[in-house]
Amino acid sequence: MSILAYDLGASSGRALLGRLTDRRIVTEELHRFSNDPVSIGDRLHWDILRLYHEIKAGLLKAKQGGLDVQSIGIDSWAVDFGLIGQNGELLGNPYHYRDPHTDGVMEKLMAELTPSHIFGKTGIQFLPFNTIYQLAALKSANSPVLQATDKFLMIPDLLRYFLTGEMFNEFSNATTTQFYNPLTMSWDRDLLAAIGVPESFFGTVVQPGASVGKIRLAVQSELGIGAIPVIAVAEHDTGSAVAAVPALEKSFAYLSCGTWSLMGTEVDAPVINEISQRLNFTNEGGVGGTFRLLKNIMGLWILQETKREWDRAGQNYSFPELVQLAEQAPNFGSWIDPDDVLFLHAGDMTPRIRQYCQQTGQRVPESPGEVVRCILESLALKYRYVFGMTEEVSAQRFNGLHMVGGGINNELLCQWTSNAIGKPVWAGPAEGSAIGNLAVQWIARGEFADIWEARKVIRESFPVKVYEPAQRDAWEDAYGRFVKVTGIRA
Ligand code: ADP
Ligand code: LRH
Repeated sequence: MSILAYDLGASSGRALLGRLTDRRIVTEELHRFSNDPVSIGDRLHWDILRLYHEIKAGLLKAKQGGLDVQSIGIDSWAVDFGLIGQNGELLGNPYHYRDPHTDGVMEKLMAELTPSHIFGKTGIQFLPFNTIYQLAALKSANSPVLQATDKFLMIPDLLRYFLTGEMFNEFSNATTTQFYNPLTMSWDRDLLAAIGVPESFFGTVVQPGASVGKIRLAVQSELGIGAIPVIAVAEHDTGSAVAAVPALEKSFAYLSCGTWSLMGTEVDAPVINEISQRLNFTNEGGVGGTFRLLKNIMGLWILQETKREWDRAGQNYSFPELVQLAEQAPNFGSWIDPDDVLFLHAGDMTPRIRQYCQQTGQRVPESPGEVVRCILESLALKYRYVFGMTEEVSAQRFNGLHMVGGGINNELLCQWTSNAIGKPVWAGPAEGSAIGNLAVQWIARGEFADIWEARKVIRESFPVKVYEPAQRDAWEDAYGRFVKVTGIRA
């Protein structure tokens, strides 16, 4: 008996088939596809219909392979959404969170409402692309799409709606909007009123593990498949990734490493206080009443963008080739603060890295190897910084760091992370989000009692690679200089 997890990351999507055999998880990648945003004029959109097409392609492959799929779940990146009209149709193409239409909106709303008011009601970190600022931007632009809107669905809600014909808002993703209140466990009326968006757009919020319909008739006959049940998982990919962290101890630090780097710890209730606000940590809803107390770090996005630039120039380096070039380049030449807003939007990444290094009086990285080395060392050093913050905000000490996500295929980054934090890194599984997605389906199906049983089985089913810290003096010295050149410590 198989179940199917769709995990859509900002750079690629995959359908992972899962089976439980003798209390071991066996997975098979049924389908993988790139996720290519489309720019039209000044706007940047997700290619939502292509993503839906790929979801159907995965179902077709399962059918062609004679697989009896018992249930499916979908998770994706957070904050983005589609708007549905009175006739039940999608209005327009969802915006990409990196679209610049939100520039300046967060600052304006923070000034109007005060940061403590917004943070006190949501516990969500201030990121310029949070859903609240996207909706506020549409509102102030008098968006005709917003005027015609009847319902709001986040990306996995929307894809699920296409498949089942039923509309639900899933909890883990809802919390990332920055207008869901985790204390009252409801959409926050005051924040919605402040941006002038009606409460009626927002529907029932379902918890990870809820049954949310079946493949609808039209899709059944189009693909020649049955009425497969659909389960709401932790539909925020980071929620699924953290669900799959193979930790045996109650309190652990993790880094979900993909397009974004999400570092933090799991807590039983939102931590909304002066420290979490000052450090700009977030409290995203998770599985079984948990919350992710974490911080976003810009992550491998910066490397993806430089790669895209070199691909366009016909250089076509693979990720392993880029890592190799970085390894051969001189160490500790120059660093960036990956979270500088300069690196948020798409395009011109190499010139922006060089500009940053020049403006901070550092050596300007020239070759691809030097540029990649600069990015990866800067990430490892920023991880060290946020690791310390995670300890501070949670008032705990961690004896190592769990890493999950595609970024763990970059062994150099894992080793440098361990060197930078001075603690072991436990890397695995790479397909954390998809495996967490499967795990929640199995919990819903009664195969696992809870997330802890799931984590134990994940631990026994997938290898974890251990990286021990090395070259400690050199990395400690580098960290001191990194903090100075980037000016990150206020
Ligand atoms: P997302 O789901 O956020 O789109 P993934 O978790 O799939 O991202 O991680 C993708 C990233 O992992 C790539 O941007 C790349 O930096 C890194 N990566 C994947 N495979 C490799 C590899 N073989 N060597 C080095 N890095 C890799
Ligand atoms: C990672 C992620 C992250 C969000 C960002 C928009 O894929 O979901 O947790 O902050 O995308």
